[in-house]
Amino acid sequence: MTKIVNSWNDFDPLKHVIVGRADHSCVPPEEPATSEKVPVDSPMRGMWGPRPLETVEKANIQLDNLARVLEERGVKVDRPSPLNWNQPVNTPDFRTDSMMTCMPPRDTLLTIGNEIIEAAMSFRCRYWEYLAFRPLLSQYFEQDPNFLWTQAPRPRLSDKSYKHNYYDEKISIEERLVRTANKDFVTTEEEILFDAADVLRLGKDLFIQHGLTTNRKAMEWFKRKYPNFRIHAVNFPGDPYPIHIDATFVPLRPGLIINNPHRKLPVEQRKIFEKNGWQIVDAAMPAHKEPPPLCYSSVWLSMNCLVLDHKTVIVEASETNQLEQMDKLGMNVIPIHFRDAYAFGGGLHCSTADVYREGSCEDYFP
Ligand code: ABU
Repeated sequence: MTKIVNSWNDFDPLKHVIVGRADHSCVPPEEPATSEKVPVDSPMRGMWGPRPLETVEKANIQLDNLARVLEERGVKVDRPSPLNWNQPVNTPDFRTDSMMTCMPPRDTLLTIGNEIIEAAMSFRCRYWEYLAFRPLLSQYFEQDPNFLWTQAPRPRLSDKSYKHNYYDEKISIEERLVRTANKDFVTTEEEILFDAADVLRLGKDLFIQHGLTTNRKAMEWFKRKYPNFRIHAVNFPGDPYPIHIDATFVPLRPGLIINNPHRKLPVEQRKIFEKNGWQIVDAAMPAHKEPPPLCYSSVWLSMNCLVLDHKTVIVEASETNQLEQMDKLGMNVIPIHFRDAYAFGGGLHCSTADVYREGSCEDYFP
C-alpha cells in the first residue's frame, strides 16, 4: 500500500510538498474581506488586474529554484495547475471581478495526518483557488487508499459574512490594534470561515489564530471534526492585520518556537507551552523596512521559513538577522532568494503545502 499523505506538524522530516506557481496571478479588486489589507497611502489602492508579467516571471524563477533545492535534498515536489485567474467569480450570493492566484498553497490546503482539507476561505477572489490543486489531490486519492480528501463546508460569502464598512479609511493603526485586542474582525459568525495558514499543527493540538481570515465558527467546526484533538484559539494582540499564523508563531522543532516580538502570545496562552517545557523565543528583527512592491504581507515574512527537519531550515537569503538567529538556535540554514515571490502571497512557508512528513501524531502537551 502506498502512503502518500501524512503530516502532523511543520518540523518532522519533509519528504513530499507542493510548491506554488505565480502564473496568471492578479491583484484582486477590493471586496469586504480584503480592502483592509491595502494601506490608505498604498499605490495599490483601487488597483486590480493581472500582475505585471515580468514580476510573475521573476516570482516563478524563485519558486522553481525552491522546488529544485528541495528536490536536490530528496524531497518530492508537486506543482499546482494555475487557472486563468483574470476571470470574474459569479455565484448566487456575490460577484467579484477577478480571482487572485494559487501561489500560497498553505492558505488553501491543510494537511492533518492522512487528510487534506480544502479550507473555507473568506476572500471572494479566492473562491475557486482550490481547483488549481484538484489534479494533485485526485492523483493522491488514486494512489493512496488511506488518503482522506475533505472539503470544509463551502462558505456562501454573501454580504452576511462580513461587517460592512468595518474598515473606514480613517482608521489608524492604533484603532486596528484595539480591534485586534477586542477580537473584533471583519468577518461575522454567519458561517464557517478559515484559511489553512491560520492553523498551527502540533500533533494532537491545533493552535488556530482568530483573526481577519478565521472566525470562531471555524474553531467550533474543528472541535467537532476532531473530537480527540485539543483545539486552541490563539490571538496575537500586537498584530494590526492578523492574517495567518506563520509569520507570527513558528515552531522549529519539538520544544522550540519563534514568536514575532511585535505580536506576542498573551501570557495566559503561553502557559500550555511553558508547562510542557517548550521555549518561546522572540524572532529576529526583519532585515527589511518595507515589503516589496505590490505585496500584501508584512516584513515579518522574514520568519516565514520552511523547516525541513528538526535541524534544517530554509530561510530567505537577504534576511540576515533571521539567518543568524537560526544558526544560534542550532539549525543548519539553507538561504535561498525568495523576495520576488513575496508579493504573490507570502514567504517560504506560505508558498508550500505539506504532503508527507515522516513521524506520527505526537502528544506534545499532555
Ligand atoms: N501569509 C502570512 C502573512 C503574515 C504577515 O503579513 O505578517
